[in-house]
Amino acid sequence: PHKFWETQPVGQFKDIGDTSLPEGPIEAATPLSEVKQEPYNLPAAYEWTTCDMKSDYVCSEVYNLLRNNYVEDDENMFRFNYSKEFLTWALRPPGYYPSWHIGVRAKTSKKLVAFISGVPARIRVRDDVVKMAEINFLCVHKKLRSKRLAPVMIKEVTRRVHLENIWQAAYTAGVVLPTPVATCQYWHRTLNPKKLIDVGFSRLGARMTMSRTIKLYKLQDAPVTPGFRKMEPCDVPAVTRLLRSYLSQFLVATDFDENDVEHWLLPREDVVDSYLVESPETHDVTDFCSFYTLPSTILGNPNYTTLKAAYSYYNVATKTTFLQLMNDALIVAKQKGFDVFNALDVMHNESFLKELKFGPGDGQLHYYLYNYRLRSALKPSELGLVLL
Ligand code: MYA
Ligand code: JJ1
Repeated sequence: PHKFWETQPVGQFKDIGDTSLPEGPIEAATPLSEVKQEPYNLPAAYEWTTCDMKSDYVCSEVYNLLRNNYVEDDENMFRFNYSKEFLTWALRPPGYYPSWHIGVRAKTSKKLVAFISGVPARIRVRDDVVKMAEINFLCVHKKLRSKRLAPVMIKEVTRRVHLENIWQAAYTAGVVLPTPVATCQYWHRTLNPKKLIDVGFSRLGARMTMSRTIKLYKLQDAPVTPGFRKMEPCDVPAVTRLLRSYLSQFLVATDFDENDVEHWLLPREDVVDSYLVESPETHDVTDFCSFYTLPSTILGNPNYTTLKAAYSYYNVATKTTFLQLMNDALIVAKQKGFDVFNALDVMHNESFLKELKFGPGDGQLHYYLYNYRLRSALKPSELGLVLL
């Protein structure tokens, strides 16, 4: 039983299949004067802190909390290691609210022991564009687990989102909660087979030798599509048009404007990479691909400390085939030294995963909406949304 989630305005397991329930907000917005003005109570030894992500010191505290305590795979072999530059990018998009970067400190030592964050986003659900908070980086220090701190943190971020007159949220998790909008599969494309096998990320296939495996995953040395190049600031209007038109077909998708594209998709070293195809004849931008950099710490391996992973972000193919476009993305990722290229089966990703030698991982990612009901769950291919 979900003692906390049963009290929240989210789709409940008992309502699955009940087609009489309407789509849309579960609870109506209330006047701002009715939003609780004081923070929720924490256990007496802890206090709230708003984490100033402009401060290099505070950013390092959040970085270190996550580096040591954030998400691991089911066998505790790898732990996400978001870089400081990545956290700055993820947490300070256009129009962000500093008050949504919420920490918990031990009162006596002032040590940061927990964190949760939100950033504003416009998300389209069918024909409605809804202002939402994207909630991410919920983390409680390993020594403070199972003390019901997470529900208090979720209630506190909800309160602070409400104070900005925003009443919906989107989030993803590796665990099943009431109730997923979609359940997506992680896929992995090996770039550095020897290292992936050495660290236990993958295994040598049946009847495979190391040299056959290395040959299987070989890629060309440079992208093959004529006009394939890195995205530049002058491309923002064209990329925005291309992306908006592509995302319009999905039932739930981000609603990107030029400011969002400038922030989320202009290349930032070791954070996000974006490439496009500029037609050599017309100079139109016809295709686009992007990935973000999220290394994982390799736990307890004597030879390696870090797994360098690229994660597929937003991709659009109109002239080039998806296959050739994403093959070029794999080539540049390999050139940049990534060990593996990861992707979810969202949007049209199914069209290239198997042919480009991605294999299914042991992890799933569940997508959720807060205070917004859908009549039924979506297929991954109906989702046009990637959270970090
Ligand atoms: S997903 C990434 C989450 N982080 C990690 O997995 C890192 C490693 N794990 C931890 O740090 C802790 O285990 C966490 C839980 C902090 C996850 N999302 O305090 P507890 C429920 C939502 O005793 P702990 C991400 O960042 C659980 O079902 N709820 O547990 C998106 C139970 O409730 P119930 C979760 O293990 C986050 C309760 O918490 C999650 O010490 C989106 C137990 O609390 C989870 N990932 O701490 C948050 N895991 O009894 C929701 C457990 O009912 C945002 N629980 O089953 C909602 C929208 C808010 C804004 C709304 C605005 C309008
Ligand atoms: O990375 C993941 N799994 C890997 C490693 C598994 C190690 C043992 N548990 C995996 N490797 C197989 C690769 C193989 C390559 C050749 C082809 C066949 C496949 O499967 C998984 C995803 O699959 N990652 C995780 O489990 C990390 C957590 C995922 C949930 C994330 C929650 C995010 C929170 C968002 O806010």
